[in-house]
Amino acid sequence: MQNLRKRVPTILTSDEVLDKAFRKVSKIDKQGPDKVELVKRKSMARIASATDVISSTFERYVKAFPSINDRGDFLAEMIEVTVGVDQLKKALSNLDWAASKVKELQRQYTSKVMASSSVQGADSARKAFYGRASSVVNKVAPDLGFLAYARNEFRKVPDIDEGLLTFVIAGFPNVGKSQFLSLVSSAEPEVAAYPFTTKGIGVGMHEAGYRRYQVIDTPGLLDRELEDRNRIEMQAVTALKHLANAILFILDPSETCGYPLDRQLRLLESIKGLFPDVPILVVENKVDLLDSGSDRMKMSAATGQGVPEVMAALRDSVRHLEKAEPLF
Ligand SMILES: Nc1nc2c(ncn2[C@@H]2O[C@H](COP(=O)(O)OP(=O)(O)OP(=O)(O)O)[C@@H](O)[C@H]2O)c(=O)[nH]1
Ligand SMILES: [Mg+2]
Repeated sequence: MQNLRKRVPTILTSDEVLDKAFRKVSKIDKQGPDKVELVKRKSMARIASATDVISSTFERYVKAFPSINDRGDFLAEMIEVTVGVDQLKKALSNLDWAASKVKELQRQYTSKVMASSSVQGADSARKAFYGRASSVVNKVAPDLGFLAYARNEFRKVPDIDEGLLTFVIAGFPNVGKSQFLSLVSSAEPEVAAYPFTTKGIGVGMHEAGYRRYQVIDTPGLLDRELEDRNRIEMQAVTALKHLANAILFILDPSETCGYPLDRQLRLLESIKGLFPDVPILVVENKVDLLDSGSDRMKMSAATGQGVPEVMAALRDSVRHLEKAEPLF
């Protein structure tokens, strides 16, 4: 799968791009048979070099972002819920425009330099180019800002291995999802006594014997309509939709999470409705605080009680998807 994290280089601001372009240019010198010819050659070389820095920087950015034509997969949907596909496309196409606009200005002002018959004429054509090129770069300043933000958001999306069987943990905020992940994998997610601690999806590896599974931690979900969910919650839904071979739905009957159990159960029903084909294991957490007496599985992510049994049940629920053992 395309990787959201690694490919995109640091995105410079418009000022930094201009700095880079014009710093290099001031070092360029040329020889010539006379003063006018020398200044003309120097001006053309400087215009060409500035153009090259600006356009190649922008072209590199455009290439570095993942291609977003094939919508509908996990990556495309993560882009949509983190920064917005349309906004990303717009920013990239504006950079494309800027790169070709600067090249067009290069052609235009190089002709002016060539046509000039004085040092002053060549110099002023070069300076006019600098001014026009700078304003093109400044025009895409908001797009560069947006791409820097997008890069930052993408870096928070973990690498997902699509070859591994995957469990996605879901539930209301503050019920103990991240605490559970930290117990069953090597991941160290942030755990805190307030809702919406987890802001994006996280991944841990769970090993049992020689088998490895992926466990995805998600931000807490509230029992509201899909279209009311915010971008953070939508990352959870996206992970459920594209990655889950089984869902672990965690309830907190102690209600120390801050939400009543009946609301948590309503969310469970809507998750069942959204993902009718995915096995859902429902478990009550925080049994160290309260044992509801129900016949659901129970565990405490604080003490570890019941956790191995929950993992075993999850592995069982995807057993039919496991590939046959290699014989040798
Ligand atoms: N007593 C007790 N506390 C727990 C248990 N599991 C988690 N907690 C506590 O509950 C709080 C929330 O735990 P998290 O793991 O951050 O909850 P979360 O579901 O990831 O929450 P969000 O990321 O905000 O959606 C923390 O203070 C945990 O220490 C448990 O089994 N027993
Ligand atoms: Mg969490």
